[in-house]
Amino acid sequence: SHKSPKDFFAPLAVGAPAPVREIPFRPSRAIHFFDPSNPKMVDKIPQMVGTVDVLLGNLEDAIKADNKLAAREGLVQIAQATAGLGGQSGPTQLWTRINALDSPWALDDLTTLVPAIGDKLDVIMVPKVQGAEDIHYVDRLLAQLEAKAGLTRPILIHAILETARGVANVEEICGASPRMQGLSLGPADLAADRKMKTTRVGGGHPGYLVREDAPRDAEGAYAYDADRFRFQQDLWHYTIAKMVDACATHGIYPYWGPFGDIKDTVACEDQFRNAFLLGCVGAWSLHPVQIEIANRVFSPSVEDIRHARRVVAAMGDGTGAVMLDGKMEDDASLKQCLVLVELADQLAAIDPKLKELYDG
Ligand code: 1VU
Ligand code: MG
Repeated sequence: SHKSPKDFFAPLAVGAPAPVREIPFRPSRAIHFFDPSNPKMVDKIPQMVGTVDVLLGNLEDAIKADNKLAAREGLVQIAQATAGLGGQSGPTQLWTRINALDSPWALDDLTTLVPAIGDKLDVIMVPKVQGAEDIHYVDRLLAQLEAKAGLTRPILIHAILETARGVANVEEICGASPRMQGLSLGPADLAADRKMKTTRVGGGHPGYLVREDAPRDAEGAYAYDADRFRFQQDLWHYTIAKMVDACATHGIYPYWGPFGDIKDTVACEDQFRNAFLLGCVGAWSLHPVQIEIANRVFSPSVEDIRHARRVVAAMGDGTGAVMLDGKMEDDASLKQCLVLVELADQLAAIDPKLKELYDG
C-alpha cells in the first residue's frame, strides 16, 4: 500500500477505535465451526465454551441459502446469550465467517452483526479474498460501523487463502490493514480455483508421489515392473510455507483450514501436525471430534518443552555455542527452543492441565 505509516494507524472513520499496532497472541488451536441456524449444533455451544479456543459462527459455505438469515440472526442470539464467549473477557473467542463479498448476503452480515454484537466479535473471517482491495473494503466499512455503534475495540480481520489470485497476492493481503489477524488455507476452494484434480477437503492424494528408481537385473537392465518404494508427497506444502512466510513477515497468524474426512482422525492429525511444524498456530474443527486433535497437535509436546528448557538453561546468557547430548546448540537453536517455550507458557496460562504437564 502507498499509505504513510502514520496514516496506516489512523482510524478510517471519525469516532472509530484506534487500530491496534500489534496483534496480540491469543491461543486459537481449534477454530470450531458451527451453523448458527442448526438447533442441534446451537444446543452444544454453551457447553463448548472453555473447551475450545475459538467458536466460529459460520454464515458462508455449508449454510443453505434458505438458512442464511436464520444463521445470521441465530449468531446474534448466541453471542448475546452465551456467557464467556467473545469480547476479551471469556476463555473462548467468538469469530464469524461472513459470506463472500460478491454474494447477496455479505453487506447485511456486517451491518447486522457489528451493531448487535460488535463488542463480542473478536475476529471476522472473510472468505475468497483475492487481494488487498477486498481487505480495504471491509476495513473501511468496519470502521464506519464501529464508530456508529460506539465500539471501543477494533474487530480484527482474518482472510481465507482459497483462490489462486489470493495466493499470488498473499503478501499484500497480510499487510493491507492493521486489523489483519491471520490467514487460513482453504484447500477445497483453492483446489477448485487452481483446477487441481483432488476432490478431497485437505489431506494427501495417493497419486501425488515420487517413486524409487527401478532396480537392475543381473544383466544390468532396469526392472521397471519391480516393487519400488513410493513416497506420497504433500500437495499443500508450497502453499502452507508461502502463507507462513507472509504471515510471519507481517506479524500475523497462519492456520490450516478444514479437514473433511471427519472419520479419519489419524490423517486429520497428520494434516494438522504438518501445519504446526511449518509454523501454523491452529486449524479449523468441523466436528466436535476434531477439537481434541487440534488442541493436542497445536500444543508443543512435553518432551519438546523439556528439551527446549534444557537448551535454555545450558545456553546461560544466550550467546556462544555448547554441546548437549552430542549436538551443537547456539544463539540460533536457542531461538528455536524459545519459540516452543513461549508457546507453552502462553498455553499453560489458559490451560491448567497443560500447565501441570509442562511443569511436571
Ligand atoms: O447428537 P446430536 O444429534 O444432538 O448432535 C450431532 C450433531 O448435530 C453435533 N455436531 C456439532 N455440534 C457442534 N458443532 C459442530 N460442528 C457439529 N457437528 C456435529 O454433534 C452430534 C454428532 O454429530 P454427527 O457425528 O452425527 O455428525 P453429523 O452427521 O450430524 O454432521 C456432520 C457434519 C460434517 C455435516 C457437521 O459436523 C457439520 O456440518 N460441520 C460443520 C461443517 C462446516 O462448517 N463446513 C464449512 C467449513 S469447511 C469449508 O468451508 C470448505 C470445505
Ligand atoms: Mg471456502
